[in-house]
Amino acid sequence: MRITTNDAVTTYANYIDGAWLPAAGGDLFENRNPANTDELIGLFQKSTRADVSVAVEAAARAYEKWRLVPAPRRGEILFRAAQILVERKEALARDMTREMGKILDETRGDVQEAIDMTYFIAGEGRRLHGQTTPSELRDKFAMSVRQSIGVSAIITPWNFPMAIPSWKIVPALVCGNTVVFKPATYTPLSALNFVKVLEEAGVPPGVVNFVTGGGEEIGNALLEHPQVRVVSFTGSTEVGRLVSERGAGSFKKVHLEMGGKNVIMIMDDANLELAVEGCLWGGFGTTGQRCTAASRVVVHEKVYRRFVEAFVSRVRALKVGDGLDPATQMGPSVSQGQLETVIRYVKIGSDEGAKLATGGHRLDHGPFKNGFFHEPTVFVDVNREMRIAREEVFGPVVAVIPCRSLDEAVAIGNDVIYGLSASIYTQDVNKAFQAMRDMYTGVFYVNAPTIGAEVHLPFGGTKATGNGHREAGTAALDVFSEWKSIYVDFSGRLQRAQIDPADI
Ligand code: UN1
Repeated sequence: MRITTNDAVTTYANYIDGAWLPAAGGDLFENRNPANTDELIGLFQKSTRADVSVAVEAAARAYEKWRLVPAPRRGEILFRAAQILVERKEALARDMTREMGKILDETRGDVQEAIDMTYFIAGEGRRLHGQTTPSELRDKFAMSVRQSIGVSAIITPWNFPMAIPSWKIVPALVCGNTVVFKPATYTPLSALNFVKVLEEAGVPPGVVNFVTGGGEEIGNALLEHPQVRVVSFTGSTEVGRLVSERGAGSFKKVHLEMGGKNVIMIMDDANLELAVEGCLWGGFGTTGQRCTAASRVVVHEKVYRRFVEAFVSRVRALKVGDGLDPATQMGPSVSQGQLETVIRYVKIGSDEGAKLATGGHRLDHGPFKNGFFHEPTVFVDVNREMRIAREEVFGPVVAVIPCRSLDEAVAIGNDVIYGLSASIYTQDVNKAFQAMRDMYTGVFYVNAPTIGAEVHLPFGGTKATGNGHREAGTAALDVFSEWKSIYVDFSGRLQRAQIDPADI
């Protein structure tokens, strides 16, 4: 795992064909703590196309054997991986907070999500259900089975550094595929920690390969490689479009999970205290850096002022700081670039005429001086045309929009290019069901914020959020397997479907 360790810095390796190796070109990149950039967490391999080729070839070779390992046995290895994750949870969470910034409670949750997913999908090793059906002909048996596909390229973001890799890698493996995993450059340590667990659990050499480095170079190499048959990507809509286009040339199966502009709708009969709690967690959890973040809150005019007052005073009291400090409620943005995006959108919101109710500034003094910290920020009296009401910020910025009715809330809610998650706060079951039906999103909550998906239900979104696939739940198996329909004729004669008369 480590190539060299000295007092100053550790250098981490790629993992290819069961060996921890440096990248061929010899270049490295730094992984720094976003709460304190003086802290260098480690150096990671800046891989190139040559490394990708070696990894894909190793995965292609390993596939021929792995696909024939009985799925329950594949599942057993994954159960062991889940067990190791349980044992290491605290250390893994601390590494994650250091490299990514979100608070310990949340990084523990991230590791827990990987544990949940690994246990859940490992069990699929004994199911992987297909269908058996009657045949329209006598003495003929009909069924469908899931078949593995081949080498799967897994490209993951930094906001859920272990959970999202687990959502992809574990189903890929249980279905019998092999993997080349390229994690986000901001969170390679959590990714490596996950790969290490898989190695220790007994995943054979070549079945999971790990290549760190720049998205463009490695991503393109994976997308252009003929032996890569599946690509599962989570990231921005902009990059997702490129992944889709580049994968289309060789007809790869491409699963995309992209942006969101998720809405919490608060009706005039809502439990306002509960709604305020939900908006705090949905808006500022993970410093707003979730695809599912509640970056819009649409509030009925009858309770608008009361809500805004209560919400803003709670946001003001949020404690920002280093995620390793148990008192901290919100950590930094992950990077300088992400922080600049937040600053840019605060300016856009102000220029558009939205009212800045709290926040709006970078924090760069005292304990914040070496980190990418920003005040939790709320714009009120936002209208649906404004860019802060339409574009994904991926930071601690919430836009509050007034509305006059449920119908209007739903219309505003749906009026964005994305369709990941939405929620309603109401005590009225009729309103809850209407919103549940009419919001065109992949995930919906009643009396809960837009975040908090569990691993055993499908996860993904509509419109520019996704391309029709879902991960998590058994839906994940659909990304990493293909159907084969099988007909077994045991009549001993030619029977012609659609043509021969029924033998009644
Ligand atoms: C993401 O934001 O990319 O529902 C994933 C949630 C988490 C997963 C979020 N369980 O917010």
